[in-house]
Amino acid sequence: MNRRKILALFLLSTLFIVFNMTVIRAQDPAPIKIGVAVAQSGTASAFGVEQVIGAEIAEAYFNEKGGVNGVPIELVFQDAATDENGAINAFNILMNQENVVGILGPTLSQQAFAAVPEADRVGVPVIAPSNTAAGIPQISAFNARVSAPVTVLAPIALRTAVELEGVSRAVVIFARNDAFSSSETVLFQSAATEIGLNVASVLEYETTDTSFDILASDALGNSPDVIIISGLAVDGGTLVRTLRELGYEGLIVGGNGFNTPNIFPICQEYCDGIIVAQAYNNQAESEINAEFRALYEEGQGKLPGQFPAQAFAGIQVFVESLIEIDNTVGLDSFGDDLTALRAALNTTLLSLEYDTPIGIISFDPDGEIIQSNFYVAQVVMNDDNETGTFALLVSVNLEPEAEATEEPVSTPES
Ligand code: 1QQ
Repeated sequence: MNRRKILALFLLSTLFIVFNMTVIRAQDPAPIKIGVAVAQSGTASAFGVEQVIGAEIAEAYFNEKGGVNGVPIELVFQDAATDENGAINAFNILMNQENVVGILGPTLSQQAFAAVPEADRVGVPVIAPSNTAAGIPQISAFNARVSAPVTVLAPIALRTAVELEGVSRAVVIFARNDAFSSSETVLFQSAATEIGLNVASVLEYETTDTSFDILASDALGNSPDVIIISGLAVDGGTLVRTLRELGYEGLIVGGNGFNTPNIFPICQEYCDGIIVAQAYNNQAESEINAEFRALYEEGQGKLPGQFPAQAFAGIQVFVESLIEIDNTVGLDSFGDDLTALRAALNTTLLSLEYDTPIGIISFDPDGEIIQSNFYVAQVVMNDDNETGTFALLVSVNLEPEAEATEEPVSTPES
């Protein structure tokens, strides 16, 4: 063969390869984009980094199972930071530039009250992975949550404290600049009165506070034997630390802000003994929880807590709803009409039931989660003072006719 023939053959075969690749690529369906707008920076990243992990596990898990009838999902992450503007910006980028079908986020209720109305205007379904304040599902017809409020659990957590230590005199503390904390404290205060605790004082602070000496001595001046705190992880953990450093030896009951193992390095040995109500238990027996737990443990070298489990469940809700739409009317039938697809996704997700790591869940017409399994746990710190476990004290099944059962089982978190 002369050089010209070789060159021609080479060119021909290159053209053939390029042609084939193009054909293959044209047959490859474009992934379905789902937005994730959680706190990857600022103090709420104590929750947000765990949510990213849970969402990423869900993305890999459901794509491995074939995505949405053969079409993969692709998560698009946008840092919602820790304030309202961060969440609004993240939502806008995901909705208007990334053209996602729906959004998982934001991390804080305080952010949801500002950012969800933006999604409502555009008509984008939002699933709250961790917003537990009263009124969250009602912000918008496009907002649902997989994060149960602790409405029913506050009395159970406090009753557990009374049974454990016979406490009677309470001080309640909450972060007044945070929507979740000021909502949760109302539940704790009425539960405290309901079970006969004497609430000696209700004290306030702000999540941006960094010194808690005055607040802690005010609290201790009331001689409480139980202190009930509604705050976020960094401020709440620092407050616990200060209370113990000033000599407080009584019980501490924390709300949802205490539900992450990321609080352990903050209050360290002083985290030991905190009682907290939880919407997830990593030992819960179900096939999907066992798979989720194994994947999390494989990647993180520890067992999952509530925040990654709820984030996984949120992505699962989107994926299974998209599959349902494809099976019924067909995703193709929407063509380029993203607005119609988003509306169909919202209606569909409210109508289904899901078998998730946090149990079998569904939604009421407002988008409020219907969930039946809850837990009360107590922190047990390890000797390194950086890691610990949420040891299960009480397991609650709220299904009709089911009774609360006491199951002392240990659930290591890290
Ligand atoms: C809320 C909360 C926080 C503790 C979530 C991280 O429950 O803001 O609603």
